[in-house]
Amino acid sequence: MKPVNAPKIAIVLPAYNEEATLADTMIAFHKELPSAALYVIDNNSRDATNTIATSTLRELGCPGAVLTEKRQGKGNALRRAFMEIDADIYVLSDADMTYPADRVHDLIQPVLAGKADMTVGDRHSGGHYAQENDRPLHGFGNALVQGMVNRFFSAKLADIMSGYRVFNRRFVKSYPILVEGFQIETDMTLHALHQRFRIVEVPVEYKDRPAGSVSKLQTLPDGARVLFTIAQILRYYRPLFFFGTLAVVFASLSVLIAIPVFDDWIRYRYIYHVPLAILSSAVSVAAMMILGVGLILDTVVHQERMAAERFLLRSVNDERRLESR
Ligand SMILES: Nc1nc2c(ncn2[C@@H]2O[C@H](COP(=O)(O)OP(=O)(O)O)[C@@H](O)[C@H]2O)c(=O)[nH]1
Ligand SMILES: [Mg+2]
Repeated sequence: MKPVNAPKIAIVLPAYNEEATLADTMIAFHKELPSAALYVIDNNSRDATNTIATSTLRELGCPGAVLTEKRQGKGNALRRAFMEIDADIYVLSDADMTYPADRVHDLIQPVLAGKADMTVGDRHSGGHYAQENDRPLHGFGNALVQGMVNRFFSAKLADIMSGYRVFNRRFVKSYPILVEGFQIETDMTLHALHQRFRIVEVPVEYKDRPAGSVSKLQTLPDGARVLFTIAQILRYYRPLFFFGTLAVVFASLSVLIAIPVFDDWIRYRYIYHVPLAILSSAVSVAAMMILGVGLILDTVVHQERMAAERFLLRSVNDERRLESR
């Protein structure tokens, strides 16, 4: 047996216009994990984020890099990071001093112990988020999406949108990031649930951004996006439910439309509402087509799950083979 090497840890900080808090965040995480590599992913920040990241990295003297991603959005930034960074353990946090760096060990522990593929710093269970967050609308939207996700994946997660997470390599290197912006957190949770990765939530304290630092999240457009997100999730992950529900709506509509037609037939043994009869059959044909689409997509999702599972099995095999060399 080879001696077990210390795990390689990478701290990943996406940062967009975070000059007020970036250096402090980097210093705080470096203090907790001095041998870890620090990566800042800048995204065309218009302030001093990039220079601060570079100079702080030099001062701290730890391994790492400042990556610059031209395509805007946290999703794009993480996609770049996960593709390029090579590590055993990945720590993800906001660069805004809202998450406690000193709790990182509690997040890493279950992943290191092989008990979790992803740990999530849960802001809700301790009640800190409700206290610190002064955007009630935003909270409501989150709760809505969260309730739906828990229902459809039979999960009991308390915080699906936290930006404080730790992943193992297997999770990071099997995660296809298609989202570009802020839906990325929800998407990570969905990927984990869908691929049956093990999630462990660790309650953490949460502080609002310090004065002078602004959130990149806009409540209203993001609120409209919540509904869109819910529809997208259902469409992609539970197509039979999504299209099945739509089919039931259409089928009921066609029955409603046909009431005068049946009434005619019962009373007069003749149909006077011919246009309604035609409309009703058209709507019921549409209902059947929608149901058919749902069934086909359900099979597609099933096939895709098998392919993803096969990919995982193959990479586990490859890891083993590398280890035994
Ligand atoms: N690279 C990159 N980082 C981003 C972008 N948008 C937000 N971030 C970073 O992602 C983290 C979370 O954003 P934040 O505004 O704090 O969202 P909130 O915590 O939900 O209010 C912060 O570190 C931001 O700087 C982006 O477009 N590109
Ligand atoms: Mg934040």
